[in-house]
Amino acid sequence: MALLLHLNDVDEDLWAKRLKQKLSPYKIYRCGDKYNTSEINYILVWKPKENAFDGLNNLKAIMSLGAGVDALLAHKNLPNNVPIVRFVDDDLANCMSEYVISHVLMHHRLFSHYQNEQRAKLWQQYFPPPANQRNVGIMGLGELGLDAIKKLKPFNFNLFGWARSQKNIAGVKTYIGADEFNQFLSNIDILVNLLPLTKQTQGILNYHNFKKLRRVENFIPTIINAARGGHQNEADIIKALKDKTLGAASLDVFEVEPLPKTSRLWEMDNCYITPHIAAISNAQTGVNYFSKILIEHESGKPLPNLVDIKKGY
Ligand code: NDP
Ligand code: OXD
Repeated sequence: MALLLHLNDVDEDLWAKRLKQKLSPYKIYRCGDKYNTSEINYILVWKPKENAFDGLNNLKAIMSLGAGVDALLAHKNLPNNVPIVRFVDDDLANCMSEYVISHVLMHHRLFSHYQNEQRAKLWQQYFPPPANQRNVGIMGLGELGLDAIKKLKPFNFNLFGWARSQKNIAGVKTYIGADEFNQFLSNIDILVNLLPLTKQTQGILNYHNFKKLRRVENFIPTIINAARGGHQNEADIIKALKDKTLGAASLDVFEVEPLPKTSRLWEMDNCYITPHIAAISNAQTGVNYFSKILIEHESGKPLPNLVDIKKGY
């Protein structure tokens, strides 16, 4: 059995070292190494280059270092009929929930408003309503969305969720599919995006949809996007922040990454930018995860966390 690593924009050295320790005597190659393409049975990828899969005719699985597989599924030379395992990990979910909770609390407690007051040296007290009057909506009730919901619950927010298939989550009002999307949005003060990027979800964070969010006294609807830049229309976000359709936006992902220096988002007062760091795949838990899958699959067990290529996630 041989595993090929094709990891870009992450510390491939570290992953290679740890995978070698964990998977010995299996062979681990990096793409710069000399190997025979026919001996490669597994490939672990992140941002694979165009030639990543060239000559790999004996693949049993493709493993995605990321939870999101939109770019991988769009790869021009992705082999057909090879199962794709994506990253599902408690540490990843914890990191994402930390990001989501910190931004939800920041917006709920009006920090964006107070930051502007501070700049103007103003001492004026506004009190947010109790959390049980603040409506938080999570788009995407998968691994990350469900963890965020679990961890938001103790704060007592009014929680809403949106997914494709029916859910039954205690204490959360859920809406399903395109038919119930507008109804979902009409409840929401703080909208959190944790959807995968697919044809159906592309551009979902747009002006038209921002207009559908709930309007209450003393709070302007706010968005938090920690999923993919392809979900958001950045010109619409700028317009909405300017005309107060949106009160604030927390963005971890962008249409083009790194976010170009020319983007007007950098200068928006109420826009909170982070460089795609909401949840990073952890080399320690990641190596444990992929090694276990590989060893178990070699011993005849089925692959877990498979991507449904038709659905696109
Ligand atoms: P999952 O596949 O576990 O969950 C996806 C959820 O989205 C499911 O609940 C699914 O519904 C729902 N969904 C998909 N399509 C639609 C649709 N058309 N309408 C309504 N709901 C839909 O994904 P994860 O939770 O693991 O990850 C979510 C995304 O987070 C990733 O795809 C990735 O892009 C992003 N991410 C970003 C990171 C960062 O650092 N910024 C780090 C890690 C991930 P159903 O349950 O019915 O199938
Ligand atoms: C992921 C990511 O999809 O880091 O895991 O964006």
